[in-house]
Amino acid sequence: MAMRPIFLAGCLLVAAGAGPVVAQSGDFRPCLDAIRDTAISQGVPAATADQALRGITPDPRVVELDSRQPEFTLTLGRYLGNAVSPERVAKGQQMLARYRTLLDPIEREYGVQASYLVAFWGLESNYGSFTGDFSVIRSLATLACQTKRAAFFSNELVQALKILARNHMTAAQMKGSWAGAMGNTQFLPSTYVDHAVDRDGDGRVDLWSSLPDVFASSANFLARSGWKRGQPSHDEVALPSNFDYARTDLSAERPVREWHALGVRRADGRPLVDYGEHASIALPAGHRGPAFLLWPNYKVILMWNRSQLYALSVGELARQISGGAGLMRPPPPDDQPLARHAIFDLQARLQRLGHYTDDIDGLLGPRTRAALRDFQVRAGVVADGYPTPDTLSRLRAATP
Ligand SMILES: [Ca+2]
Repeated sequence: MAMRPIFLAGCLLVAAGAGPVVAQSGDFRPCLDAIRDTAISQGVPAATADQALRGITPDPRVVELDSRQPEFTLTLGRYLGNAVSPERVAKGQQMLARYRTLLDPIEREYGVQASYLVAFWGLESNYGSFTGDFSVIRSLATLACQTKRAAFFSNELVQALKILARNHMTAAQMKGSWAGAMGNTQFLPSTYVDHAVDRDGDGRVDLWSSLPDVFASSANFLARSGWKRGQPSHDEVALPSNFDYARTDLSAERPVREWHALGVRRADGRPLVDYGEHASIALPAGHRGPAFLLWPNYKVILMWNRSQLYALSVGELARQISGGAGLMRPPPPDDQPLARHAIFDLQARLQRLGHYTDDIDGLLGPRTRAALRDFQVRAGVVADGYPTPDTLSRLRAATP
C-alpha cells in the first residue's frame, strides 16, 4: 500500500511524483514539534511522541526516492511476469496449504477468499520475506517536513505515533518502506489504525510477526471496503470479432446478460458466470492482449492500491494459487514500454492532427487514450486506444 505509479483504465499512466523539496532543514524541528502537538491532542502520550521524535534528522534517501519519476510505463506482460511468476504462484500454493486452518475461519468470518489473502501477502511482502528496513518514523518525518505532501504525511506520522503508543513498540522497532508502509501487508499507518485487528488476542496488533493479525487485518480492510463474498475480481474473457472497442472503458459497466448478448464469453469458451453484478471490460495490453471482465471486487482492490496492473495481478495470483491455469491469451511479447518523452511526442502528434486538446503532460491517461482511439478510427485500425507499435508507426507516418 505504498505510493506507487498509477495505472488508469487499462492503460498506463506515470504518476506525477512529488515536487522538489520545499522545506529547508532549519524548518525540520519546528515542523516536527507541530506534528508532536497534533499527536498529543489526538491522545498520543507526550512521552511516546517525545521518545519517537527525539534527535531525528531528515533521511536524504527518502527525499531522493520521493522525487524520482518513473522513466518508463510498465507493460502488462512485464508487470505480470514479475508479480505472478511461477515461483510466486508455487510459493502461494504452499502457503495456502500450510496456513489453511488459520485462513479458513477468517475466510468464513470476513467473506474474503483465502487465495486472495495469500495473494495480497505475496505481492506486498513476498510472503513476509521483505517488509522494508527503513525507520518508519524517520521516513514519515522526512516526507511530512521536507516534501510537498506535508498534510498527507503529517497525518501518517501522527497515526504511526498512535500505533507505537497502542502496541507498546519503540520507534526503532517500527521498520517499513521508505514511504512508511509497514509489515506483511505494507499498510500505511492510517490504514493500520483504521483496519488492522488483533486476531491472536495478545492485546497488540502486530503486522510484522503475527500471521493471524496479518490475514485478519487484510480481510477486515477488504470486507469493510465492500468485498463481495465469494466473487472473483476478474475473469479473462474472449471478445467476438465484431466487438466495439469503445465499450472497453472502466466506466462502461453493464449487466452480465448484456455482455453475453454482445457475444462476450469466458476465455475458456464457457458461458459467463452471472453474479448479478455489473461489470466492465478492460484491455490492459490493447486488443492483441487478454481481455478481462472486471467484477466489483476489482474496485475493492483498487482501494488497497490504485494501480490497475496491481489489481489485475492480485486477481491473477489468487486465481492461479487456487489452481487456475495461466492466461489463455498472454500479453503480446512485442509490447514496448513507453518512455515519458515518447508519450509527450504521442500527445503532440495527436494534437497536430486535431484529436487532442488537453495538456501535453507525458501522462497516458483517459483523454490521451480517447484521442488515440479517434486517430485509430481515422486510420481504419482497431480503436482500442492502446499505443501498439503499429498504431505508433501509423501516427508517425501521418505526422512526419
Ligand atoms: Ca496480536
